Amino acid sequence: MQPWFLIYPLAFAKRIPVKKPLGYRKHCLRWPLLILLGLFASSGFGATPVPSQQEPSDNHAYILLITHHQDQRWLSLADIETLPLYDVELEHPEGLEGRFTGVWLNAFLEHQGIPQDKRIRLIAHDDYTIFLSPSERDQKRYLLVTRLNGQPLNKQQLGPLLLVVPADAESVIKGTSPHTRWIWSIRELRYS
Ligand SMILES: Nc1nc2c(c(=O)[nH]1)N[C@H]1C(S)=C(S)[C@@H](COP(=O)(O)O)O[C@H]1N2
Ligand SMILES: [Mo]
Repeated sequence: MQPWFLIYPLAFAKRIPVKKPLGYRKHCLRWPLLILLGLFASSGFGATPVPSQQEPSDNHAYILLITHHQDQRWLSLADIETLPLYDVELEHPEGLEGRFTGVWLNAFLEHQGIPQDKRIRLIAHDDYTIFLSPSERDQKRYLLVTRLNGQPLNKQQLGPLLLVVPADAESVIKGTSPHTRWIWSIRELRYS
């Protein structure tokens, strides 16, 4: 078989007239389109969260400490899930895979009365910590994950809370995006 489907787009790009047998005309148009479509579909636009149909949690056990100078308060899963929940299918670099559910970090901060111009700090149960500046939170949408496949997460499953960037999910798995901000086992949020 002659590779007309490769020659045609190249020739087209270089404006070279191609003399093609009549029977190839259809293939010449169809194959480049199919190839482009395949590339487009697999090229990694990341995962896009959609509004969740799940019922918010009624678990009032405290899981997250919010610290602002001397003020401290605790939040439960139920407190966090009062915000609109979003679902997204993704593969986490630590090995978890499935439907992650959570709330948008910026919506959460706003709901907690944390000014959007504050840098925040998150601290994990293993003491790993990250800072997130307002501009970082503008550049990428961070999802504060509360569940995997409908179930709350324990510490062994990177819970009770973890941060993901759905738009980066595919490139993180490919190894082309950093995921230092994908903090898991979050226990505390601080701001000053
Ligand atoms: N709680 C917690 N989250 C964390 C980390 C960690 O050690 N603890 N490591 C971070 C870093 S530096 C990266 S690159 C990714 C993956 O960590 P790993 O390379 O140790 O698997 O998770 C991030 N989130
Ligand atoms: Mo890392």
